[in-house]
Amino acid sequence: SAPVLALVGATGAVGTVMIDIMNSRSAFPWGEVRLIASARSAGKKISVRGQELTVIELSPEAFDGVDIAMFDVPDEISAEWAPIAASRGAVAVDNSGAFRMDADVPLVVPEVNADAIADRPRGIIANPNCTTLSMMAALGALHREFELRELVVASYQAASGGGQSAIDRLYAELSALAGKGVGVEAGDVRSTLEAAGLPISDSPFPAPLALNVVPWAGSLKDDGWSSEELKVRNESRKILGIPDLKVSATCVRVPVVTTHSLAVHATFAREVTVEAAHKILEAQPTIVLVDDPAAKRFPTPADVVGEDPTYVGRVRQALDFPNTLDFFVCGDNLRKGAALNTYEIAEVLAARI
Ligand code: 2RA
Repeated sequence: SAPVLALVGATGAVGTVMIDIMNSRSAFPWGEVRLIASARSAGKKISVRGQELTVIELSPEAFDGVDIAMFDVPDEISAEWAPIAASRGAVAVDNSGAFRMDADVPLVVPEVNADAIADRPRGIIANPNCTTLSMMAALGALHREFELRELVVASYQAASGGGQSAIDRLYAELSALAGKGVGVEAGDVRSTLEAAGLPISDSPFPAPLALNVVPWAGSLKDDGWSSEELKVRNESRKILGIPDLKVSATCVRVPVVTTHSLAVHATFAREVTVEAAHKILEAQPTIVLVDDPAAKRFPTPADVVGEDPTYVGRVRQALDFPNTLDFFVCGDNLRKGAALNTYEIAEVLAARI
């Protein structure tokens, strides 16, 4: 019979995008969809493909009869509940950071390493961090052809990676600064925000985000690296199956609401050309190539937000580095970066169970 799908975290920011994805998918392989959330949201009604579903409270019994349970909840909730779902017979597809680097948990981007889902001793499959994910479709395709050796990336991350409160903060800062003519003297953006009742001490960001860029995302790890930068390194290695891939990342927050961008400098074992790279990228069903700078055509987050594919442009052969391509990618961090990839993993599972 048709598989049963559960969504844990149905009322959160990513869960809401997930409902939107379920409602817009052409094929729908599920016999039943079960929406699960905390006690606070239980009882809420949400429409899925024209059917009004009532959100039920997270409990071990909620997973009875479930084949695949998608988790869009904070790390600590996933850490506790994904194993419970698995013990009740479901495959847990987890979008938190709780299991990504667990050797017994595959970390999957379907167009790169779909077959990894078969080896899941804990009954859990992890979805990568949105920053890593945004470049994986492109890097996976190029790696298959040219064999990736080294990766240097700078991210341009949207506020929504930090959740709804981070989006609200960016909008509040933009309103407070509009028409003030600031950004012309050191500290004037910060002091204007303070005067408007928006001190940085209340912000999810460590500096003003409006009219600014902030070279920080995540938490502080050893030797000055941020958690986000280490995720890019560790997760890229695991997904691509290159344990000794050389990676250096600088993660930066920019005043964009949704859609992460990355400037990628990728060195390969084999000779590369822009023409060959274009052909490879154009052939990928989940990539849109927009690369015509003479016509001012390249991806920007404002033009990509809300879209499912990864957009790639500015593909260049590095002038001073052999076998190296530089390019720019934009991907909606709430769709492919989070909900969509999780849902695609569930679809692959549905076809195989
Ligand atoms: C961020 N990657 O953009 C994180 C969210 N998981 O903040």
